[in-house]
Amino acid sequence: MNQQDVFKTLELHVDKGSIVSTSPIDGALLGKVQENTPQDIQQMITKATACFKEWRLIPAPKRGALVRLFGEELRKNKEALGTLVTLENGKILQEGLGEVQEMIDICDYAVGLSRQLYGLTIASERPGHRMMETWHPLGPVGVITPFNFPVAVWAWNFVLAIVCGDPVIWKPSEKTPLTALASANLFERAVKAFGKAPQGLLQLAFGYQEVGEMLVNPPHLPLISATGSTGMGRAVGEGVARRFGRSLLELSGNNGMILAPSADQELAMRAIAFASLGTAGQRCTTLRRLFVHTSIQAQITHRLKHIFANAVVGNPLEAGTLIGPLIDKRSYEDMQKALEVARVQGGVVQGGERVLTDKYPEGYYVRPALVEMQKQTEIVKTETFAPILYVMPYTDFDKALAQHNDVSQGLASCIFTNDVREAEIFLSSRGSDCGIANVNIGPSGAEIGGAFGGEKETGGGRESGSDAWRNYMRRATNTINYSHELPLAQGIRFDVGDA
Ligand code: UN1
Repeated sequence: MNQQDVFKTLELHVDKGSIVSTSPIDGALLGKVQENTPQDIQQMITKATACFKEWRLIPAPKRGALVRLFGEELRKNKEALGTLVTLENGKILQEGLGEVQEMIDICDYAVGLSRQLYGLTIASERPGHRMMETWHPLGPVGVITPFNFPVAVWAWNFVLAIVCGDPVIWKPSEKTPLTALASANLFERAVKAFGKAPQGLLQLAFGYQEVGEMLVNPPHLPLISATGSTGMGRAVGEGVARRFGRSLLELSGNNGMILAPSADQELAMRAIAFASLGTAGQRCTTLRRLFVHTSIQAQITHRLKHIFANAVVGNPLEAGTLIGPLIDKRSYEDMQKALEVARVQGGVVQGGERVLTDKYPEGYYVRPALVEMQKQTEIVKTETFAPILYVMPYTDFDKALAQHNDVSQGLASCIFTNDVREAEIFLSSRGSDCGIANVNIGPSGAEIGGAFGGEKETGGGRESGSDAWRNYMRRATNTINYSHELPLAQGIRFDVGDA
């Protein structure tokens, strides 16, 4: 689908504004959007608050019906939106389409969920009493999303918030405003088809850091969900905690794999390739650290060198390309700096250089870097958002596990082994300390049905499936007395005599 058709299909009219969207493919101007002022944000919060008062009264399964319509719009427009993701973010078309599929999947999930917002019934210690938990809508939610998954991460939050009864103010990355606008247009179509929805279920807040701060500070939104760097998450987390708000943070990852001698090496190779090279190393779940047993180190490194040297780097719209451009020049520079430091710290670097400069002088395409390290130095412990895979040898499984956990991030992890003991230890309480721990499957490409997120500097939040919906609701514990007595808990007697 060509760019003109994409813009037409998604009703994008984007020729005015101070935020400029350019394509990482070739630096071409895609469009402009207007940055929002502080007054705009205040008005958005007021509008969202009014909207919430109505939306929370709509039964959850009806709210789910709106999400079903949104899912239908996404299905109809998968190609257009997926292509726009590729144009604006630079990930290969297969991944752009995959991202829209992830949105569709979470819509399906949320529709089902809208009939399953269950609370517990709890046994009361008092006769003639009943206890239960009720889950209520929480209020307007601020959602801050990164460039690397410009629409899927938002959708995980948005559609759950909508079925839970919460309007959303969305601050997309300033690098990917058009995909946000297009998604909002599709949602608007769903709202029209739905009929009677209050105004303001989704509002877009375009801008930079100050816009994020406006959402974090009072007058407050009860929940801020933020995905991105640890630095950003720290600011959000601290700001929200200061006013006793709730934050849902999904921050950096520095994901590892232990490749054991018994592993199926064919599977492992494919998993390593997808997890380290996919999305040009710009997933929060990208594989960045590989611990390989010394007995297989030579053959594994040999094969990886071949894969890294030959993986097709190029225009992400072209079939056959596996690695598109980095998002921008800064990202390229950060990658070069990291490789420089890695060399100083004893790393042997293959690849990492810029390519295709003649064809795309404004595009930052790189050959992925394979870095052989003797040990896990400081640079290995730092997340660099680029295709760099550090490979380190190990001999002792327990020591490899300790090294694996010896980083400040805790998002995704995996082990490739056919040794059931190693696999179970890796998943056990003394195993991987990450939010995602896998066996014989890479750390990236998680399905929406599971809770997504991680520990330590990854922020502790869980989005997407499982019980992540509870983030978007408030819990009330209810005790109901249907007896003629008023027994007190804990056996307390409190006799005031005849009143
Ligand atoms: C992210 O990079 O922030 O598990 C999200 C994955 C994708 C989501 C990544 N489903 O790689």
